[in-house]
Amino acid sequence: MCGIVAAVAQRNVEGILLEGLKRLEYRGYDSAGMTVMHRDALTRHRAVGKVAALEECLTDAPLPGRAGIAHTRWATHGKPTAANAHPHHSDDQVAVVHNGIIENFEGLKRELEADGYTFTSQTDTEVIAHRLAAMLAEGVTLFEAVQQTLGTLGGAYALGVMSPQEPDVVIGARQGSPLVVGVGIDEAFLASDPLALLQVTDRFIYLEEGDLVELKDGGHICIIDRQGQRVERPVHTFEYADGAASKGDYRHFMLKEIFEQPAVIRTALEGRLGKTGVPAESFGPDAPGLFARTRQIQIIACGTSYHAGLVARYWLERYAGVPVQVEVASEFRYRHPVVADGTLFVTLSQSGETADTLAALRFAKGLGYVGSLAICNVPGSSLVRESDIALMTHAGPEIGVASTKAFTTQLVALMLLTLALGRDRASGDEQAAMVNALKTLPDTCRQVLLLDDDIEALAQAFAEKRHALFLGRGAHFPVALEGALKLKEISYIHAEGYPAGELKHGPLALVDSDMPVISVAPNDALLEKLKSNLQEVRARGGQLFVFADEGVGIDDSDDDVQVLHLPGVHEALAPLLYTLPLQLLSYHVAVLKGTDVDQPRNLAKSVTVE
Ligand code: HGA
Repeated sequence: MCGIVAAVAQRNVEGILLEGLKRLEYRGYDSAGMTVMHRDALTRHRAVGKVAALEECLTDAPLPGRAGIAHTRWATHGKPTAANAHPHHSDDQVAVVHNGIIENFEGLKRELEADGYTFTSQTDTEVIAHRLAAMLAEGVTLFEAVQQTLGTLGGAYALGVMSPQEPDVVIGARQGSPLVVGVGIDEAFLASDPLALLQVTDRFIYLEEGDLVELKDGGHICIIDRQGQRVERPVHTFEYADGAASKGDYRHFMLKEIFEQPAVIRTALEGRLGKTGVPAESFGPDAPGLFARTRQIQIIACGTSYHAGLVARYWLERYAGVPVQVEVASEFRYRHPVVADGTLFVTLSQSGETADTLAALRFAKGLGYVGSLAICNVPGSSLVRESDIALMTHAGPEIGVASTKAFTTQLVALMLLTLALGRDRASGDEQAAMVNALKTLPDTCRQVLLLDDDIEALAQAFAEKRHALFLGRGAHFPVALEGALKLKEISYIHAEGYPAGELKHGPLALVDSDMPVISVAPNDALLEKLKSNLQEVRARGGQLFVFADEGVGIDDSDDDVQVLHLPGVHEALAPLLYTLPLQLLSYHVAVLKGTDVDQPRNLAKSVTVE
């Protein structure tokens, strides 16, 4: 994902910008660039590859100056080349760095070309530079030029803008991609992530959607909201204790990572949602061509990632009309698969180094797949490097061995894939409803996490149990599988996940008062079927624990049923939401049993052996 750093300071900003880019390296990128104002002129370097390549250019030819913007790019429009790297300039009058996608760039580009502007890159971003130059030529201020240009842009962006017409000014804007202002002493900074600026300040203003900010010499900061009103936003001091490598106030990394999910889901969505759908370019510049050739999908993964793949099969077939097969990597790699024409090979792995998944990708290379997509949490990992295209899940470091936030962000990535592939197939209204539901998903997740105390109380009933059964139907069958896996992994209770309709074909024989049965019951088309299955459990004296939508009406008047209600959510996103209480349940049961929650016996975080 791209990164932005910008500064207006009392000193040379070159080193500040370079250090900021280095601090953003963990996000993954393919090129980097920097523009600094020197003697009222824009001076620029851009380089493909690591920030070290840009640093070499700066060593050869420094860019001194007191105002500048810099960028690490993860290409969406146009290959990773020096010409496509940011900042983009227009006639040395404007410099722009941009995170996100301008959905209507093609129309804007045609208009600008007709007006005589020459494009030197294949990016969507360059239209912004030329639009701004056109506005400035009409005599408006840089701030007004940005304000008016934003009105013409569709899509998602975080921007940093400079012009020699106002050499001590940097303008920032955010809509759908994150941007923070770093507050210094008589200095001001911008970045897509506060981590990029911790070497110069620990005080930040988190810009809100639609905000526009002007940074001026002397540390002057002026913010205008989406209504055009001047606003004061609070200044927050960065909490170092929140760092990824520390547990903060949490007892275990796993609990911290469960509670991080609203935030990381938001990050996973940033800059990738259009107004009414997901542009294929969110998956990189080669994705539109590859997706156009995709007729079916083979998903390969292990463990928790495999369960994410199983959920995605329901989504991709229902909402994108694409046939999907899902298989564990260790089986696939020793089969003799017959590959249908136009099959996209999709791998899922938190670390990107999972040996079985990597071997499956290498094995698949000679089998005639149309291409490969990796969905992964670690940029630069082997899986990412060896796949044709990749999408980062942006979950941040996951320390707990039992995966939580890596799973839910994989689901977000798979929902983005569903929407990107379904763009021409699903109805516009359906896509728009799902995009809106994704936007509010972090808040809905936060509400579910408020059930923590209730779930902790529920966990008491499991501490002495040796077995448990998890039931779900439809896309919630894999959620049940994942719930069972989590309980096994960290509490060592034997647990099985089953499609609820299969109960009567065997596992019902196990049900008695000693076998807790956990079920997820969202309000969907299979609810009545599920309720009948739950009656079968009650009739055999089983103890039921149901996580249910508020409106489903499961009778919990008897002692043999306990129901916890979850808020309503778009049916498609329910698997994501219903995963959270199952994670919390496993966590609290493990704590009661006194197991090593973060490093359960016999397991490792990144499984780099076969
Ligand atoms: N669309 C721009 C920026 C890409 C981006 O934000 N990636 O995370 C480009 O392709 O340069």
